[in-house]
Parts: sequence; structure tokens; C-alpha cells
Amino acid sequence: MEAITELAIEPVHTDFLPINGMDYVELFVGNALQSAHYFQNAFGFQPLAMAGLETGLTDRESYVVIQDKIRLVFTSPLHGGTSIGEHIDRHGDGVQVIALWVDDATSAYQQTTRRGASSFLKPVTEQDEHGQVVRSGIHTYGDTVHIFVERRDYSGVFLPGFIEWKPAHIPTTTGLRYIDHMVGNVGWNEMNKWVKFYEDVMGFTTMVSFDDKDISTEYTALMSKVMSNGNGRIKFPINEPAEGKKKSQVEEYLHFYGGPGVQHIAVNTDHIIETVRTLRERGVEFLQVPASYYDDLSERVGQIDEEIRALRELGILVDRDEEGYLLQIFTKPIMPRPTLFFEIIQRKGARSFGKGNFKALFEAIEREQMLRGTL
Ligand code: TYF
Ligand code: FE
Repeated sequence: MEAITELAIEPVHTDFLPINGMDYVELFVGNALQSAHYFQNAFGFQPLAMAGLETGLTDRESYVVIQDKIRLVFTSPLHGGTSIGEHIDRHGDGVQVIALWVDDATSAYQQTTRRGASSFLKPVTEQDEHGQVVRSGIHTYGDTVHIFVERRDYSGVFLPGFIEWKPAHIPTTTGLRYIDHMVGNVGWNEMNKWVKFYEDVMGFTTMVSFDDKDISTEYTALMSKVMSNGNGRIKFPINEPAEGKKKSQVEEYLHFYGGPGVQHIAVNTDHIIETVRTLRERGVEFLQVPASYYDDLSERVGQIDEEIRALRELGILVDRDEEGYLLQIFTKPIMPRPTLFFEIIQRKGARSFGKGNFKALFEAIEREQMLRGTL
């Protein structure tokens, strides 16, 4: 019999950091219970878990809320002199952890630290009666970290150490489904350094790039590159300020946040009109675009399924690309400092980021900056 020789075909590119999706986002805040309450009542998140004095912790308390695939963790210190308290003093309430769901947290740690990531958390196995979770972590821009979460058929409510949290009043959901992208603001001329970090250390590629010509108004400018992982589920745009006539919104962020950090979390919905109507009814405040934005909307984006009247009433923006269109809207900053805000996005084929809306959006941000007296 003739021997069949098989050619071993080396894949050109293997994903050394396979990521299943976002796992959770943790914010360090002054009052975790009240933040969780706001996200339940305003954004329709559901209570999920908590950890604190009741569970044996002595330095911190965390509340976890969930809506479809989005898990938010709010953590506050229980006494002075903690690193959480320092984080809050420096940044105000803000995102400390962007956690990524992986199949192998030890490999994720080894692969990224070998490529130059600085260690935040060596792989550690946590266990309770519901099973095991392995976590590890690396630093990214500013004081922000990525934690890799490996869930080994874990059946507990959130992570080992957390107990179920069931407050008496549970508001209904608002149709938020998953995190579409999370944007980081970095310092002057630092964008390419962090693009290189996501490329070299995490194996991401650049999906889109915007320069200050795309993103500038009369006053402000910024540059942005969108980094995406192998399977496209994780999208991290990175912004840096650019020289404009006045203070760039990214510069304002860096000033108030005390350095680089997460600027916005974009969450997906399948029914943006209903979602935004509900959010407005519950007191979420959005950036206002002028009514004139809608005058030539049909000309710009062509045929869309939604009634322009409803979009105008709610202030929802639309943009079209080669593959389809998207609808999006931006909240005002949800913190005392003008730092973190949310974006609500519905994609109808489009995989882009709303470049056609940049001008209207940045002018709306500038009006807010004027009101704050920071422009
Ligand atoms: O994520 C994006 O790229 C869009 C647009 O400061 C955007 O949401 C870009 C920069 C910015 C606010 C929104
Ligand atoms: Fe966005």
C-alpha cells in the first residue's frame, strides 16, 4: 500500500488569546449599593450577587447586576486607606476591571505576560460548593486592568465568594443585551503605544482608524483606532486627544479622570426606540442633537425601518456604511466628574462606529463642555 503523506499545514495565524466574550466590568465607586440601585432602576439591570461583611470580607463590599450578557460589578471600600479608596480619590467613580471570559486563564496570563504585559494577578483558583473559577490579570492603560476569567462549569451566581442578592424591588429590564465595545481614552501621542499593546500582547488587530480630520469640529479634535480580537467579539477603540482650537473632550476626560481610563461603554439593544424611551422615562439623560440633524437624515442614510419622527423625538442618531446602518445615542456623563458615559447602539448590518455622526455628536459634547465651563 502506498503511504499517504500528509502535509502538515501550519496555520498562518493562530489566536494565542482566544476570548469567548466579555465576562464582567467592575467599577470602583463611593457607594456600591446606591450605584447598583441606579443601574437597576434607571437602566433595568437585575440584581445578581453580592459580597461584603456578610460573606466574610472586611475591606470591601461589591454588588453585581446583570442584564442579558452584561454583568456590572460595583465595589466600595469598607474603611480608609484601601487601594479602592485611592482609586476613587484619584479617578472618581470609574471602571477598574474589564474582565474577559476565556477557556484557559493560565494560558492567557502566560501568553500575554510573555509578550510584555505587566502582571496584575497571577493565576489563582477560587472555589466554593458551586465549582471552580480560575482568574488572572494584566495591566492595560492607566489604572485599568484586564482580568481573564475561566469558568470550569461553575454554577454559582457569579464568582466564588459571592452570594445571591435579592432585594425586594426589582424593576423591569430595558432591552440591553451585550457590550458592543468599550472605549479607552489615553494620553497625548499614546494611542499607537496602546494599539501596539493590543496587537503584540493580546493579538488584536486594527479594525478602523480615524484621524483628526475625521473627528474634528471647529473646536476639538481626537484620533481613534478600533482594536478587535480574533473572533471579533471584543472591540476596544482607543482615543487620544488631538490639537484643536480648544480643549479636546479627551483632554477634558484625562484632566478629570486623572489619567487614561474607560471613556464609554456601548451596550447593544435590538429595539433602540423602546429602550431609549424607557431609559428616558426612568431619568437617564442623553446628549441633545439639534432638530436640524433630522432634516436631511433620509438623504444621508436612505431607507430605514424606523420612523424619523420617533428618532427625532428621542434624539437617536443614525449612520450608514457599506454593510447596513446603525442607530446610536449617548448618555451624558453618569458621574460627578465628566468622565464615564454610556452609548446605546442597535446595529442593522453596519459594523462601523457612526463616523457620520461624529460632527453632530462632538458639537453636542462641546455644548455640554460650555455649560460646565470647561471649554
Ligand atoms: O466608539 C466610537 O467610536 C463612537 C464614537 O469621544 C465616539 O461611539 C468616538 C469618540 C468619542 C465619543 C464617541
Ligand atoms: Fe462608541
